[in-house]
This record gives sequence, C-alpha cells and structure tokens, in this order.
Amino acid sequence: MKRYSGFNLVKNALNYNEHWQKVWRSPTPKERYDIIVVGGGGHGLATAYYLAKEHGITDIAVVEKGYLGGGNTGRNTTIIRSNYLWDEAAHLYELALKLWEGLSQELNYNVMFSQRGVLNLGHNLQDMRDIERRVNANRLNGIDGEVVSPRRIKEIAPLINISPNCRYPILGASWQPRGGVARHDAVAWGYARAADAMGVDILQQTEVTDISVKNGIVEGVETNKGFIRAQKIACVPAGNSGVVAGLAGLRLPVESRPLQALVSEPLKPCLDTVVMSNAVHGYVSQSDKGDLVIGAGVDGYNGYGQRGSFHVIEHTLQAICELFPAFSRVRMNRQWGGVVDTCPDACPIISKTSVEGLYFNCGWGTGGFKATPGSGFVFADTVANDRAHPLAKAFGLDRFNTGALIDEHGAAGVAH
Ligand code: FAD
Ligand code: PYC
Repeated sequence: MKRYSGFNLVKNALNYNEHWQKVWRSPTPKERYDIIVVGGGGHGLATAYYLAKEHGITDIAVVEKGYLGGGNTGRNTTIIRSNYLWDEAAHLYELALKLWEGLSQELNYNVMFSQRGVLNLGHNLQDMRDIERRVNANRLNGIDGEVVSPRRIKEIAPLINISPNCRYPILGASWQPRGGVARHDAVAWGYARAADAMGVDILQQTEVTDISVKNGIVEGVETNKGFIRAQKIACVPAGNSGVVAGLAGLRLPVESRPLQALVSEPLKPCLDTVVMSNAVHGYVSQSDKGDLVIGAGVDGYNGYGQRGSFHVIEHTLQAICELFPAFSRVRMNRQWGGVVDTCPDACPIISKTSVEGLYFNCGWGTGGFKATPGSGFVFADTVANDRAHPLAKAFGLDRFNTGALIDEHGAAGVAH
C-alpha cells in the first residue's frame, strides 16, 4: 500500500486535480452548428446525446447560461416513477423508466438509479378511489403497481405512523416497486460526457439573449459570446421557457413558479423507499449519503426566485412529522428553490412551433426529472425528423387550441 507523508497530503490537496482528465471539453463556440440546444440541464443534454447517438447528428452545441445541471436538474428531489393516469403520459414516462433501467450501462457512468419503490399515500376515501383508478389504468398499460394497505405500508416504511387517530390517517397507498431515485447531477454529467465524446460542443456560461427569426425561419441565437447560426434550435430551458419563447416572439401557456426542497443532516439508514402524499403536500426519501430529502408544493405565486422560505419549510415539515413522528428530532441542513414551468394540464410541451426550425421541450413542471431520458429520446427524434415522435404527438402546442388536454394533476399532484 502506498504511504502518504504529511507533505504529500498537503501537495495533493493543493494540486491533485490538475492531472485529472477533463470529463468534457470547453470549446470555443463555432460560428455555425446544425443544431443548437438551449439549456444544459438533463433534458437538453439527453436531447443532444440521442441526436448524436440515434440520428448521427453531431454538429450540435448545447448552450447553457450557467453550469451544467445548475437548474432544476441539480435542485430536484429525484423521484422517478411512471404511474401516470392517462395512456399518453403513462407511455411517455414508462419509456423513460425503461431507459433509466439501463442508463448507467448505456452511458458507462453510474447515475445511481435505485429502484427502491414509490408509495403515494391516500388519506381519505376520494384519495383511495383515485389511487385505485390510477393503479388499474397503470396495470392495463403494463406498468407495475399495486394498491397496498396501511399494514403493508408499515412493512415497507417501518417509521411511518399508521395510527387511525393521527391528523392525516393513512387509508392505503399506490405502490410502484420499479420507481425510485437517481443521483441528479450524475445524470447531467453522464449525458454530457457521452455527448461530448460523440463531438457535441458543450458551451457553459453562454446565455441566449435573443433568437433571430427571418421570414418565419430561425437563423441563430445571440449570446453573451456572440451570434451563433443554426438550422434548428431546440429549446429546453425549463423554468425559463416563457422567457426564451419570448425571445422568438412566441407566448407559451406556461406559468413559472418556485418549488422548494430541503435536506436534513445525514442519518443512519432508516427509510428505504420514497413516500409521497398529495394531501399533506410533502414527500421524503433518504439519500445514499443518509440525508432525508424532503420536498414541498409549489409556491402560491409566480416568480423566478431559486431560494427557500421559512413558511414553506414549516408547512412541509409539519406534514412530514405527522407522517414520521421520529423525524421531529432531526436537524435540517439546507434549503433551496428551483423554478418550474407548469402547463394548465400538468403535462409537458414537446413540439414544433410556428417558427420553422424552432422547437420547444418544456412545461414539465414539478415532475420532469423522472422523464429525463424519455424526454431527450423523443425530443431528439422530433427535432431530427421535423415531426412529432409518436409518443410526443399528444404533447404538441396544438392541444391548447384543440382542447385535447391531458389532465395529469392527480398523478403530478404532490407538488403541483
Ligand atoms: P433544468 O435543469 O432547469 O435545465 C434548463 C437549463 O436551461 C438550466 O440549466 C438553465 O440555466 C438553462 N437556461 C435557461 N435559460 C437559458 C438561456 N437563456 N440561455 C442558456 N441557457 C438557459 N421532477 C421529478 O420527476 N421528480 C422529483 O422528485 C422532482 N422534484 C423536484 C423538486 C424541486 C425542488 C424542483 C425545483 C423540481 C423538481 N422536479 C422533480 C422537476 C424537475 O426538476 C424538472 O422538471 C426537470 O429537472 C427539468 O429538467 P431540465 O433539464 O429541463 O431543466
Ligand atoms: O413528480 O414525482 C414527482 C415529484 C415528486 C416531487 C416533486 N415531483
């Protein structure tokens, strides 16, 4: 075994990472690309990856105003499941879940996908009717799901309070065993590394400040590093989708609202699954590091603040402590917010636009992390072929004119 002297320790602490191989390049922007992807979150990076891998298009720049994964990708509570009610949404999220199941191997990068199961609790008769309907619909779609009793919930999550006398008595739950969590920033890093290896340019600290459109056709984007031309522009800017659409003169049916989360001090393993409750507006899992990862509902107002606030934390922790009385003695470490873009039907937009060569993938609201691989896959196909992928068809912008909305408020409910 190699022995380190005190000197070596200090030397390594100061310059050890100088010799590390960079995981992706930091190229100078070219004047022109075939495709520009706006937004270097998980969805944007996955889009670039599948464009290169599935469609052989590698002349791509991913343009990110901050750092990779610094938006909602790195701010979410990482819950992954596919138990949506309507066929269109269930098929899309199930494609994503199937891709999650092979993602670490596909990217040769450990995204720490852990299928520890997801419980959605029911606290009243209407909750239980909704849960039964959703589980039945899921099973008809070949998606795993069960309705479970309070006793079974207690076996899965022993610290939970199933007393009928508590403020929010638990009557049952839906249980999706294939659901779980993943390491959020590893997802961005894994897709970035794999896309970069196929020749995609990843441009961080590069903000799109204008989108140039001439005679109804996109020409390129203005950025803080100069103008970049492109034949196609694929926008995946999550909480900023309304703002970015405005740069091209478009209005999207989205509202941007802060969504908050917090983590506790690390604990010994005590919760081996994910627990969500629409009625109390809280959800909790335990990270592999030991922290309790806890999330809230969206703030009751529109805004772009990426920070936490005490009243939301108090409200959320009241609910979590009702469900898990033992957690009342745990100290909380950090809180933050992310900005989510929500559509009126709690479903995403994956669509061409009225501007030729301009595409949007947004509106995932409070629930897009779980969709990351599927979203990138179908959006890449849509952009490459200039028509909706079959699974994206129902999520076009035209549904807001035709009225063919897909109301997923029930399945998205916990944070919406
Ligand atoms: P982002 O990671 O936000 O990527 C968009 C990127 O676009 C950002 O990096 C941003 O900087 C960049 N950008 C914006 N404007 C510009 C511009 N003008 N120029 C260049 N770049 C630009 N979903 C789940 O499925 N499960 C959960 O448990 C869950 N929990 C959540 C908890 C919280 C607190 C929050 C905030 C969200 C949660 N979500 C969850 C939702 C999920 O995080 C998002 O739907 C998903 O991460 C969106 O992915 P993205 O890659 O599109 O977004
Ligand atoms: O969509 O599963 C979800 C979710 C959980 C917390 C926030 N969103």
